[in-house]
Amino acid sequence: MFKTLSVIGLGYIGLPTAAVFASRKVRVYGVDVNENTVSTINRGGIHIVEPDLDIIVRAAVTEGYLSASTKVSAADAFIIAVPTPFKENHVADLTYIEKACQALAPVLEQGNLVILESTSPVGATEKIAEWLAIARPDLTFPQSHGESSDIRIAHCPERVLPGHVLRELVQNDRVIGGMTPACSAAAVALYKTFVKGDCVITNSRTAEMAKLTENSFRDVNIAFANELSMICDKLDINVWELISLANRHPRVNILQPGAGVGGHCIAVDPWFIVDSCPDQARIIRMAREVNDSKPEWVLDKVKQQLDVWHKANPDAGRSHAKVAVLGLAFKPDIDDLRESPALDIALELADTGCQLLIVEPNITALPKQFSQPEVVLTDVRSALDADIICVLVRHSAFSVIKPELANHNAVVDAVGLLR
Ligand code: SAJ
Repeated sequence: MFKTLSVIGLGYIGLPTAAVFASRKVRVYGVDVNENTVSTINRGGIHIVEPDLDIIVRAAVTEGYLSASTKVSAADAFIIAVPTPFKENHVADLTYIEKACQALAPVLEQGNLVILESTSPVGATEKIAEWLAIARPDLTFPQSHGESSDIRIAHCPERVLPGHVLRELVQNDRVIGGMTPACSAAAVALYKTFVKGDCVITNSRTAEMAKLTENSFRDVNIAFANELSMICDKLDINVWELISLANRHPRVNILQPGAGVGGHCIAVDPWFIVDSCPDQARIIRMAREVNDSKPEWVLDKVKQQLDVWHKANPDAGRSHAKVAVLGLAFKPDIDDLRESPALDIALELADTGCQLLIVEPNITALPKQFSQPEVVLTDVRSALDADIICVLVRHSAFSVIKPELANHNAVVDAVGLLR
């Protein structure tokens, strides 16, 4: 039924999705505004870190099932997988979705299916129908409860975990939020090309809210853990031990405290609910505030250690203190620095004028924001020379220095590496 597919947005979700469809012999046209991304993919390469993605992209390109372009081609179905960031005041920015609609509207044909995968505020899928209807008055589009239409539209949110994308794409259940039952049926038929989990049908608004709910649930649980970590610090209790004890209760399952909540999903999506219902979404807002405050709290802990060091070395200037930061990514064992609390903490530390040793095994060069010559990217063993060591991400590569770290006298362990 679906022989050709156009995937708009070839990032952390779009590219794996495109590659998995292509591996099932659907002819996939990938679209991205970034010319480097397009040429990398057309050479059979990838521009992101995700286990095994390189293998299936190379195979799909070599076999002629996947190609990329900056232009949208006609296809049986379209998947929109572009970013949905928020603006200054935490209001969702749908500009990329709107641009994707403008780009695909001219090639739309009767019978096509348009799917929004990007995490979106409630009502975004209906907006897509409105935008496309304005661009293509010659075609009919679904109303929320309408009859049949030329074009079918659905929201099928992605729910895969970075680092496990290829497995989760296939195994996870998929929420299928068609604007009409016919839209849902078409979307199920498309995803059943490779999804082994259940494709569960609902309407587009519930599908939008389901995705936001999943990430808000996790955010609230992490906020609880982060709040506990700050309480336990005051009460001189080891929070890691406390949580593992509490989690032995059959109905308690607390997540882990950390340096804050990063990434482009959990730190963003709950705000879409808060923005829609500011008076009702009180816990969701508070969780965001708690998690957003955690990097500052960790930074204060490092600064306290710096004060101790300066007291012990009264003649040494600021630039003599050597601080090591272990981890810059937004979570363990990935290269993604977007919305990373660890990166924010390291940038603030760089401004204090100390010598900063950064250990991030998943990148090969420091981001451009680090302009100071005293900041260097180094290996995990060199970090042990530092006067103060802060562990901001629990990368598996850091386990090798646990014994030395345990004997170091100035460690700020935000993630429980030494739990
Ligand atoms: N974190 C903690 N403590 C924990 C777990 C996570 O501090 O116990 C932090 C991480 O270090 C990171 C942030 O939370 O900074 C988010 O990491 P994550 O692994 O919880 O989630 P993401 O952002 O990589 O992926 C989430 C997933 N959502 C859920 O698990 C409900 C994923 O399934 C979604 O597809 C993804 O968001 C998305 O794209 O929305």
